[in-house]
Amino acid sequence: MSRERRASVAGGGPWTSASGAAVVGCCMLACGVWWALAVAASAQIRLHLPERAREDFEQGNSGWRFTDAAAWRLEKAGGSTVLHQFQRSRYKPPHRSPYNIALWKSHDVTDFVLTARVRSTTRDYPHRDVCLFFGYQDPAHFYYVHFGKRADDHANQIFIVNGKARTKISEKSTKGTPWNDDWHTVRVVRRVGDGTIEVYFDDMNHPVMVAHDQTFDHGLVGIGSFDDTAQWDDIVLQAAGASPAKSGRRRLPNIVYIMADDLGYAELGCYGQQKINTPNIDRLAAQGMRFTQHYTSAPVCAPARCSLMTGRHGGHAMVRDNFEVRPSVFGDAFGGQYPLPDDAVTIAELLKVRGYATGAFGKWGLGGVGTTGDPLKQGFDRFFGFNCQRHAHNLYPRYLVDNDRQRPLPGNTRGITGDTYGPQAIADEMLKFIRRHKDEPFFVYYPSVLPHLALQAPQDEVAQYEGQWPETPYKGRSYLPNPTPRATYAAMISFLDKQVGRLTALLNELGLADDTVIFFTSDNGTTMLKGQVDYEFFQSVGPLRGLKGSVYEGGIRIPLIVRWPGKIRPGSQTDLISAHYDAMATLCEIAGIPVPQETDGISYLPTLLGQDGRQRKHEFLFWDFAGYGGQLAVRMGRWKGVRRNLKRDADAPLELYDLESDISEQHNVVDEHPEIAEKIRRIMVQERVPPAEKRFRFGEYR
Ligand SMILES: [Ca+2]
Ligand SMILES: [Ca+2]
Repeated sequence: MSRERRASVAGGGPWTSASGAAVVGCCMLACGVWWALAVAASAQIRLHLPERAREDFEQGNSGWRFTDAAAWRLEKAGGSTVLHQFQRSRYKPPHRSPYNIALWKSHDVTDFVLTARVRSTTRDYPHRDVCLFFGYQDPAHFYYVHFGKRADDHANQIFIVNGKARTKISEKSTKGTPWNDDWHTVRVVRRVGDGTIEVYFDDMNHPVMVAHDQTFDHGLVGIGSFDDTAQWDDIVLQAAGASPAKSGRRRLPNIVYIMADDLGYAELGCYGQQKINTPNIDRLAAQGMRFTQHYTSAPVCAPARCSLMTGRHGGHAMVRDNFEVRPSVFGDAFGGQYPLPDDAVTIAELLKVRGYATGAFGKWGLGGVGTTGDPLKQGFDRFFGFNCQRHAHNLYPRYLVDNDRQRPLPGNTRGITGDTYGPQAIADEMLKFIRRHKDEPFFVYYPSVLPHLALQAPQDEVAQYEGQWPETPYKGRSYLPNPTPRATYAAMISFLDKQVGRLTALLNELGLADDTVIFFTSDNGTTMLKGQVDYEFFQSVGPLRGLKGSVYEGGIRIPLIVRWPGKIRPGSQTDLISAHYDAMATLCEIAGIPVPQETDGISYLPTLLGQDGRQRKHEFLFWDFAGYGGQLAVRMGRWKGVRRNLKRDADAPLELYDLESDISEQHNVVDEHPEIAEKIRRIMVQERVPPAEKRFRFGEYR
């Protein structure tokens, strides 16, 4: 049975309106009429069961760390809470001791009352105090209220700090009020209407402190401390969501990001494919927008996935080539790939913080089970599929990874055929996840393993193509032998297309089609193994030069289709020059999340919405790929610069192509445009930061 790491407790537990009202009824005096409103609205709020993961938190220049002890304490206190995952700072924590923090994640919390009994058992302020947190992950809208003993005059100090400026916006000393070692009840009341933040202490019925900020209108609340000498208990959150009537805000759109594996630019009907049937994907394009100049960030699986998930181009990426690790925690050879480090900030983490249920289904490739790169540690509530890319080289595997466990597939022997087609099981789980989370915003990342080799497809899928074309059986062992490579390859793409059809049918059935943005793309161009995939026969990359593994257009230019009914004009098309590493900025903008500064991407949401005048454009796109000899590329307007074989020759020459007149990159015009060439050469150094992993290094860095 699958383990859902995150379970809604709406309608039960101490956090829902009925019991919550009883526990914090004491604040009615202070809160008056508003409180009644909050109770009425609070049923909208969903809170979540604890996650046991050790999580980190970043805010501005601080680094704050969860500890398991803190998690346990909250859990034991009866709290239905999620240990909230924020970005961990790249900076060193300013405090020697860890900072225990837990945040509730709820959807668009606006007005709230947070009460807790707290105490600090040390007198060593400022590093020993209790904080209540509230705000949003945007540092400008994040506050914490400190309660602590001041070392100089032993006054109890309370202050509200603006997280970004790290300045106190309100401060109060409460001399004479006992603090240390004693339990105190603290209550923070937040009203969006007049921008008020009030802090109450013990049973005072007037606030000890009031601050104002009208710009903070929704987000998260939580509690924490600088170290584990602070304790808390009886934590109750009573919160109001942003009601449509009040704010005009509607449900956050669901996001489904589908990524094929090794699907070339011209292997879909809507991108000119003549032989392979892809009616469902073509329909997405007819109902949405088709990009003609969209690029992956790298021409093979792992680095493409890394840049997609973290919003950075190859020159800033943590993963710059495939890099296998073995063994796995299960004792076999499928240990996954070079793991994303803990402090990588992923799209999933950002969306999760925003309140999305997050699931990944398919090929992960960014770190084995239990490593820092495990999808469950990188923002996903749920994972099902092939964690390890090598494991995905057979589509009838003995097992698939179900969160952090093996799910056996009886009847499969990792042979040429078997009882359960892996991609079928993966699609089934993906659809189940959507059904299960239909009432909350969800982010589904569906990096399908199709049509990556080996050539394997269910027989009834192959049947539609059998006999249509002359075949040369593939008898080699590079992957698996196959008697009808052309029919099987076409069947694999059509099988993926069918899953897209099942997905759109389910969204229709659930009434979610209009609330869901669907992306469809590929991770890199068609494979170069011609005996298995006849890319010439299928014209897999059209007129483009190069295939998988190459930074020529055929390796990196890939389809992108986006459908969002009512928002994106049906049948539209754009030639916006854009890349996978723009996905983070785009998804953040769709979800109303501030775009992280670290990203190299630009949101293409304006283009999707037909607001071309608002669309910011890249001065250039950049590729830094350590595989296949070491390659660099720049796309700058009409120009494309390429350097290859840099591992062998650090001075490998720059090639320059004019894609407007030479889309097939046949005529090197580097000598005719020395100033363009020079600019591209400079970009190829400026944009490169040395990677932590030595095996990803080649050529010259900034
Ligand atoms: Ca791939
Ligand atoms: Ca992370």
